[in-house]
Amino acid sequence: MTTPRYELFYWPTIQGRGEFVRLALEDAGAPYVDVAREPGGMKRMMALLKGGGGGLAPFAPPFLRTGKLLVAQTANVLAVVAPRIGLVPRGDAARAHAHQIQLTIMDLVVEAHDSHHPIGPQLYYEDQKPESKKRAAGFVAERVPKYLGWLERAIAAGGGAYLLGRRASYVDLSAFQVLAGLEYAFPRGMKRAARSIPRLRELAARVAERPRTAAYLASPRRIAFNEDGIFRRYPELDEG
Ligand SMILES: N[C@@H](CCC(=O)N[C@@H](CS)C(=O)NCC(=O)O)C(=O)O
Repeated sequence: MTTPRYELFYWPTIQGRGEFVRLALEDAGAPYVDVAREPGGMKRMMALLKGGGGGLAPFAPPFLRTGKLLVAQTANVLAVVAPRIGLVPRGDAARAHAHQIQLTIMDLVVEAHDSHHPIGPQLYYEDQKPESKKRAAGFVAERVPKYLGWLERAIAAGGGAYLLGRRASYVDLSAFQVLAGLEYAFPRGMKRAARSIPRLRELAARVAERPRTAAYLASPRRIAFNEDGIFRRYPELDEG
């Protein structure tokens, strides 16, 4: 058996941050294995987290192994892998801007998570409901429009249909994912936000139609959004 070129390590039952990497690998048609979803894979993932790979251990999933390189932090994984799979233009400026956009999306992801875990990840949602309500209200009313408005302006500034201009790149896949997640978690809030992000919505629709991405989204490999992930549908947090 030949070794797969990319091994993705992520929790097997949620989209989570791993989904940003999955989407890139799937869209590029890259040969990869979603290790923790394979028999014995969780054990391998936990061993690497404990330092069993030698060298620098990842702090948390997602992480990726390719050849001798073991690399973690979602935005960093994507910055490393995207040039290899043809999902980012050449050139320092384009790559720095792609990374800048991805880091900003990951900031938004942290805030989306904190809308249901404002006190901390060590407690259950049920143990921080009043605080979540307060946090989610501000998130939906102010932070989501600020982040999505920035993405909307970034598309306009690039002069094309995508975040970096005329050609799609990995950050467009991540923008699609974050929009899908927010629409799942906050259908009412996102209905209100929709009018001010026409370019972003069009971009997301275009991404969803890319043949390999469309095939992936329709496949059992795409885990459904659920209330263990980052984007959770708690109707009481979407009342605004
Ligand atoms: N900044 C990191 C965050 C990684 C992270 O928080 N991973 C979560 C799952 S999405 C995890 O398993 N965290 C375990 C922990 O923080 O102890 C990234 O973007 O990859």
